[in-house]
Amino acid sequence: MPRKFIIGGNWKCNGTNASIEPLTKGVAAVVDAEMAKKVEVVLGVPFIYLTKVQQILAGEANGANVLVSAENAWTKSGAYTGEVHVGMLVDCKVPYVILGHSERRQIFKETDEVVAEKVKVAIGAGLKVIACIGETEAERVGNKTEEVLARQLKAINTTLTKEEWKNVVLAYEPVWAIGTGKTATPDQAQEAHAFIRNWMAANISKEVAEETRIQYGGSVNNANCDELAKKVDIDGFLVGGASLDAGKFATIIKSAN
Ligand code: G2H
Repeated sequence: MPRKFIIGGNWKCNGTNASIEPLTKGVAAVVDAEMAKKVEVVLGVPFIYLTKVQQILAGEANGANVLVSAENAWTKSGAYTGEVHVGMLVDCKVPYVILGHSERRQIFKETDEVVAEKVKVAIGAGLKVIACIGETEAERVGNKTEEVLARQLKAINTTLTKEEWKNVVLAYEPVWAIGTGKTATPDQAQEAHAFIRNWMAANISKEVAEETRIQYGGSVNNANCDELAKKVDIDGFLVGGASLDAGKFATIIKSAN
């Protein structure tokens, strides 16, 4: 079965009550029934606005064609002040969660093992996961890209069954391309995506490798999306900055093939 394109907006820690309304409506307007056959659209929204975005979508004609995602989650309920656990997301009918974003790994010191545990528990709770992996600039310059990707993939795979991989979308996000305006060239991105898919075929199964969607993320915008989208192993995008602009994000959604 062909892999359906999946485009995620990652709003990160941005937005206000005033700004998210036209943004959400603008995105919904683009994802009509025809578009929804080609592409799954998921909005990564700060926790506090998830319910509001769901309510806005519920009032839009195409609202059912746009899904929401949390941008992080914790694994347990209880005495964890300030955290939101996976069961709360399920309770609030949030279908997706982004885990292991490099900002979580770097700023909040989430290790490969922490990310892997979160992925496992989130899937166990009934969520779909966008799991982010990617190398830093120093690792790329030091020819460590494949080693880092393999290490991050191995950590996630250690916790998952083949069946559970059906609920994972991988996002390859080279850290040096995030929010920097530097994008991996289509060939650089394709090379990394092919490595990831080959690693999965060799270490999980050919079926999982063929079926798992791999998004590219890192300064994707309305000007570079078409060329990236043509690459055979790029199955969608995770978009930060450009997802905060409904017009730019609409152009990116339309690059789905
Ligand atoms: C990478 C990406 C979204 P941006 O973090 O996940 O952000 O498109 O701003 O580089």
